[in-house]
Amino acid sequence: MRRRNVLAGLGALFAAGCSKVADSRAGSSILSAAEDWHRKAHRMLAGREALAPEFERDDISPFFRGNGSTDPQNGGYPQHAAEGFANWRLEVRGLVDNPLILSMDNIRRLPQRSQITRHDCVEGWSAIGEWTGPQLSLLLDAAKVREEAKFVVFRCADELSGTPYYESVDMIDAYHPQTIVAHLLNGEPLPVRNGAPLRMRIERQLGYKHAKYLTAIEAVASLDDIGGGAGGYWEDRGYQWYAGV
Ligand SMILES: Nc1nc2c(c(=O)[nH]1)N[C@H]1C(S)=C(S)[C@@H](COP(=O)(O)O)O[C@H]1N2
Ligand SMILES: [Mo]
Repeated sequence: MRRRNVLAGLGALFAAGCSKVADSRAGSSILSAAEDWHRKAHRMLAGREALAPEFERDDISPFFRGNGSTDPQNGGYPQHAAEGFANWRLEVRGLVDNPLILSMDNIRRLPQRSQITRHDCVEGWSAIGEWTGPQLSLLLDAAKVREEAKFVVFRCADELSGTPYYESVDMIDAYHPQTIVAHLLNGEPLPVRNGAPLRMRIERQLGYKHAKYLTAIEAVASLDDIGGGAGGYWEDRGYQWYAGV
């Protein structure tokens, strides 16, 4: 089942003409690389593979509030918003053998996961919403993440006080089944407030890990040289890097 999903997803990526791995030999090595990752990840897991609770449609909050950046004004963001994000691109890069550049259409054509989860912000509020998008594992497999990659960094379009927002997770959270690149909230394209057109959902972690306005996903060996070196915008200001809930 998983194998078929991955192939369907790769088909969409090849159709976009943005991957150099369209021949079947490379395709099958992607699949075995993916299996190795999952096997290794599995050995390391000691409870962190557990799923975050999922809820029913009736539990969905009538309004999912926004926090932090809710209307980015920097870079090209306002222009992208005016175009309905038709020209938004998501890069998958860093320690990968097959860097990808994906359009919103590429993202929408991949196999999707929907999950109704509770978002917990350290500032003391929670909201329940249904998020939909491809699993991050699918994109990492398609990009052929290298052995030496230990973390995945999320780059964002917005800045807070002139500093770009970013976040990072280890490979356990990166390959967690509920870690998705969401483009829908409650069945609709993400509102700007909640990270349009793409945001991470990392359901075992607190709100600040869920990077909004996602522009790139970067596989790295170390977080030392990124931002302030602590692994995220808020981590650079003293928050915990591992924000498990
Ligand atoms: N790019 C970006 N991502 C971000 C933030 C931000 O300011 N910029 N704020 C974080 C915080 S603290 C929280 S609680 C959630 C808020 O998500 P929401 O706006 O959809 O409620 O996004 C997180 N991701
Ligand atoms: Mo937050």
